[in-house]
Amino acid sequence: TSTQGLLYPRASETRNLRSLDGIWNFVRSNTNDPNEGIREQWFLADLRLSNRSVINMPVPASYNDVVEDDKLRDHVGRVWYDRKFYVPLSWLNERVWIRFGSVNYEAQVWINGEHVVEHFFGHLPFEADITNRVNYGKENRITVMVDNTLTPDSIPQGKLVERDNDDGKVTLLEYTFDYFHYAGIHRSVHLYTTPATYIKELDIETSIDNDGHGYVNFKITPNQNSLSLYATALIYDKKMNFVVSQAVNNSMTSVVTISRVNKWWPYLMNPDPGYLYTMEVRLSTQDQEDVDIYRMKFGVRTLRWTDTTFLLNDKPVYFRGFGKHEDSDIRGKGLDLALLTRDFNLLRWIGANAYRTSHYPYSEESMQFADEKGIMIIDECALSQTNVAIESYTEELLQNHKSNLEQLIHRDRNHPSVIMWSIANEARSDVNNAYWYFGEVASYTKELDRSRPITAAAAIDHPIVGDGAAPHLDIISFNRYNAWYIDVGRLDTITTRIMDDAREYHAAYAKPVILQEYGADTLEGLHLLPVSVWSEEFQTQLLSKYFEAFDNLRNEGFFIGEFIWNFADFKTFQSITRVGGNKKGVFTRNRQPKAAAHLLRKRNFQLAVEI
Ligand code: GCB
Repeated sequence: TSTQGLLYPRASETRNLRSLDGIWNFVRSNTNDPNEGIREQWFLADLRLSNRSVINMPVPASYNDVVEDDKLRDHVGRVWYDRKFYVPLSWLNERVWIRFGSVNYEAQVWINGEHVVEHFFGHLPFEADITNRVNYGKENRITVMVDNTLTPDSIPQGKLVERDNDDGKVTLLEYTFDYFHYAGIHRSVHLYTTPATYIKELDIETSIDNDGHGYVNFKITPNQNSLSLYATALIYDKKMNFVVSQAVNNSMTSVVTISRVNKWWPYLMNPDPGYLYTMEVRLSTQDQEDVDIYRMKFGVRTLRWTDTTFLLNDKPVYFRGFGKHEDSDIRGKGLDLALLTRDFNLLRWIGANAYRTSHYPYSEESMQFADEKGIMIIDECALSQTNVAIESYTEELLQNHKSNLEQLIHRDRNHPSVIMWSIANEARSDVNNAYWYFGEVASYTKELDRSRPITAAAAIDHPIVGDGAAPHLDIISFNRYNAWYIDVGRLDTITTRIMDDAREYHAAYAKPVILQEYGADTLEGLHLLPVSVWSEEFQTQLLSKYFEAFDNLRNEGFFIGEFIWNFADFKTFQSITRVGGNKKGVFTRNRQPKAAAHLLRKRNFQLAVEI
C-alpha cells in the first residue's frame, strides 16, 4: 500500500487534477460467497455487462442509505464499483496517480483489469502510480471492490457472527462502537499528475521567539535522490503578498524567518483567528527550472503543556468543544461540502473553539476548514470502545493500531488546527496488559510527533486509580453520563460527582483534565415539565448542572475543557436505546438547534470574554 507522500491533491503549473466523483456502477456481492467477484474476475469487464443487477451509486457517499432496501443497508462483505474515464493524450509524459480520500473498510483497486492498490482502514487516503496502466487519449475503466468486514484485530474492532433466521443461517457483523458502520467510497476520487521528478512530501514545523519572529522549519522530500536537485520555498501571507523565500539543496531542509509573524489563533482568542500563510515550493533539476510546483497553507503557532495547563502561543487554552461525527441523512459518511460548511458556520454561531474527531479521522477538507476558521482539533484514530470479547490486547491489534496512527499523523501533521492526538476512545484500559499496550501505542505516537500532546478518552465505568492508559498520556480525558446511563433522570447526581471525578483524575496522574463527553439523548420538540429524560428541558437542565461543576473546577487550575456529546444527532446500529439513532446532539441530524444550543451559545460567548 502506498501511504507515502499523500500530499493533498492540488493543481498547479506542473500538476493536473481531475475528479472521478459522480455516479458509478454498483453491484452487491453475495455475503455467503465472498470470493465470487475475484473468482469470476469482475474487474476484467464492465459490471454493466455482467448478469448481475447493477445499480447507480453516487461517489462520494455511503452506499447504505441511498436505497430503500434494508439488505443493502445491512450488507456484510463485498460490493463492487466501476466507471469509465478518459486520460488525455497530453498526459503522456506525466506521472499519473489515482487517489482516494477514503474507502471504508478494505479497498482493492483495478485499472483496466490490472490490480493497482489495496488499502485497509476507513477514513484515510491512499493512492497509486498508474502511469503504466492507463491508455492515453483513450477510455479507461476503474474497478473498486469494497469490503466492510471488521475483525477483532481491525481498527475499529468488530466480528462476523452466524445467526439463525427464517432461511436457516445468516452472517451478521457485530460491533460495539456507537455509530453506524457505513461503508463505500466515502470521499473524493481523483486522478492527478505529477512530473517525473516531483515533490513527494512536505513537512512544516513552526516556532516563535520572544520578539514575535516566526521560524518555519521545512523539509522537502522529492521522489528521487536530492543531490542533483535544488528548490526554493516562497512564503506568502494571507492575501498572497510575498513575504520571504529560501533556497535549499542537498538535505532539502531549512528554516525561514518571518519577522513579526501573524500567529495562528483559535476562534475568539484573537480578532483574526485562523491566520494562514502559503508555502510555495519550486523544485528544479540541473537541466530544468521549476519542474514541480506545489502550494500548501500553514499556520505559525506554538504548543506547550504542563501538569495543569495547555498553552497555545504561550496562552492557556480553555476548550469549549464537541464530540462530532461525520454523519448525515442519505449520504451517511460521504463527504458533503454543503454539510461541512454548515457545520463550521454552526461552530462559529455557537462559539465553540474545538472538537474531537470522534471516533476516526475526518476528511482532509474538514481539516483545512478547521485551519482557516481557528477551530482546534483533537485528532482521534479509529480505535473506539474496545470491548469485543477481548481478555487482553493482542500483538496484531497493536500493529494495526500503530499503522492507523502512522497514517493519521502522516496525513495531518502539517495542520495548525491539530493540537492533540487521541490514541483511543473508551478503550478497555482496565484489562491485564493494558498498561503495556498503551505504553507501546503512546511511545510510538511520540516517536512520530513530539510537538503535540496525546490523550485518550476514558470510559465511564473504569476505576480512576490504576488505569492502564492514563500514566502514558499528557492530558487526561474522561467521559461521563451522570443522570443518563446511571441514576437516570436524577439531575442532582451530576455537579458534585463530576467535580470529585475530575479532582481524583488530577490527583492520581498530575495532568491537565478534560471532560471529553457528557450529554443526554433529546428528542427535538419534546417538552416535559416536570422535567423528564428525552425532553429539551432535560438536556438544557443537564448541561447547566455540568456547567456548575466546570465553573467550580476552572478555579482550581487543572481543568482545561468541556466537550459536549454530541454536536448533532447521528445514526447508530438498531437498538432499543436508540430512537432513530443517537439523539444526544445539541443540533438535530439536519443541523437545526435544539433548545440546549441557545444555552450553550450564551455560555460559550460568556466564557470567551472571561478567559
Ligand atoms: C460513549 C461513546 C460514544 C457514544 C456515547 C453514547 O461513551 O464514546 O461513542 O455515542 O457514549 O451516547 O452512548
